[in-house]
Parts: sequence; structure tokens; C-alpha cells
Amino acid sequence: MIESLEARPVPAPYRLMGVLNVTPDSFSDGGRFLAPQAAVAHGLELVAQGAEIIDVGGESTRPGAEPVGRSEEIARVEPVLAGLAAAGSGAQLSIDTSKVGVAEVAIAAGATLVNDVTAFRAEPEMAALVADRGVDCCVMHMLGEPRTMQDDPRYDDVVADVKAFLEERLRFAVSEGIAEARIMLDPGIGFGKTVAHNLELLGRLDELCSLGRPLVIGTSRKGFLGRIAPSAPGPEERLPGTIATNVLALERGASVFRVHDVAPVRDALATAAATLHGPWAGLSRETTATS
Ligand code: HH2
Repeated sequence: MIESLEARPVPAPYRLMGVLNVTPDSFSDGGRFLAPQAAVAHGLELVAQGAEIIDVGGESTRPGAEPVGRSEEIARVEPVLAGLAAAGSGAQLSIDTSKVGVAEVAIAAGATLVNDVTAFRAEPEMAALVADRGVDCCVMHMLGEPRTMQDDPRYDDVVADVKAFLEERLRFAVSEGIAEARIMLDPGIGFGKTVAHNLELLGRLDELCSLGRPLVIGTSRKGFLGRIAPSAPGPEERLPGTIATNVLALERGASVFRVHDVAPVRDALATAAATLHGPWAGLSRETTATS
């Protein structure tokens, strides 16, 4: 007999994090939103599609990407964050940076989440800034650094290694004064990982739930999806793989989904959550429906 949908536990509401890269060289949307007005308009469009977080980045982290100087990164992200804040969209603004100087300006412009793909290793003072300003943060796993991270990455057990890393970084963040309730963890799909590593992490994502913090997952349009699906050579052809992996991640306990294509992923997650947990699971914006 099929168990009643209502009887199943409802997970914490999930949130979509829309990607807004203000860079010339990001792997899938580089150069498209360099003009601040275009970037703000796209950010608002992502909010209209259901993003509750907008993650603004001014430096690409794709394999082989060249580093960007602090003032250039600030010049890219500050007007966009200020524009989104002024528009009052209601979405949380996130700054995707590893530089304290950039995060400081971004927070002043309206960001309340620091997404540091180096997990406070590039500039450890970042943790003190996050603690001092009382903002949220996302701490991500990466093996090596973007320029070289895809050069033969190796692990004993990728899930156990990533879990140990995140546990240590969580302890560090708390020791620096960040409230545990403000910390999210991310296994860093594609950051120093082979296709097999990414799939192992996705398949065993539930093993990271015991860390006790919300899990962020970022598979959107990433290269490993193109390696698996023969008809998805380019980033913009990887929506089916993006949806499949985000649905699997939801089922295995992720609660924040970092994506470029907000509307279709949102529909897929709403359907998956309704199937797993009942019709209204995860709906944090709408509260009613008629049929
Ligand atoms: N992936 C990218 C950048 N930032 N942050 C988190 N927390 N998790 C991720 O998986 C993640 C991230 C890479 O994607 P994208 O921003 O689209 O590309 P680029 O780094 O080339 O700008």
C-alpha cells in the first residue's frame, strides 16, 4: 500500500539561488551581464522566476580562470548589488568572492550572504568579517585552486574527505565567532573533482546531512554533465542534467540549489518535493493553490 503523502516528514523549505555572474569569462554566462543595468535586470528576472537568493560573482572560478584584482572585482559587483538592493526585490543578496575587501564593499551595498568557494582559506580574515557583520555564509569544498584544480584530483574516499574538510571548516568558522545557524555547507561539485567524484558526491550526498547544516548544491550547467550526456556539449544544453542532479540532490537532503535556469529547476524541484513530501513541501512563496 502507498504511504500517505501527508504522513511523510516535510523538509525545511528549500531555496533557489540564482547565479548572476558579472564577468567576461564565466564558463556559461560570461560577458552577458557585464553592464550593471543588464545584470540588475537579469537578477530581477531570476527573482521573478522564483530565486530567493541572488549570488553575484565578479571573478570566474572555472578551471584555468585568471585571477581578478580586488578593485576590478569591486567595480563589477558593487553597482549590481546596489541596484538589486535599491530595487527591493525581497531576495537575499549573496556575494560570491574569496576576498575580504570585496565582501566588505558588497555587504555595505546590501549583501547578507558571503559565498566563499575557498571556505575562508584564501583570506582567513573573511570569517571575522562575516562574524562581525552578522551575515550568513556558504563554506565550500575545493581541492587546490581554480587554475589547477582539475589536474588529476585524487581522494581516498571523496565523500569522507569532503565531509572531514567541511567539518573542520565549520569548526573554524564557529571559532571565529560566526553563529552556527548562519553557516551553510557545499561539497563543491566540479571543484577539483573528476566526473566519478562528482557522481559519488551526488549519490552519497545524504552522508553530509549529519554535519547538521543546510547543504548547498551547485551542478548547474557544469562540464561533467556534458561528459555524461552526449547531446549536451555546451553549457546551455545541460539543463536536463542540471534538473536531474538537482532533483537527486533534493531527495538526498540538499536545501539550497545554485542554478542559472531558475524557472525550470524550480518546477522540477516543486514536483519532486511534492512527490516525496506532500503537495506543499518546499513552497515558501505561494501558500495556496486551487487544484
Ligand atoms: N560554482 C561556481 C561558482 N560558485 N559557489 C558555490 N557555493 N557552489 C558552487 O557549486 C559554485 C559556486 C561555478 O559556476 P559559475 O558561477 O556559473 O561559473 P564561473 O565560476 O565560471 O563564474
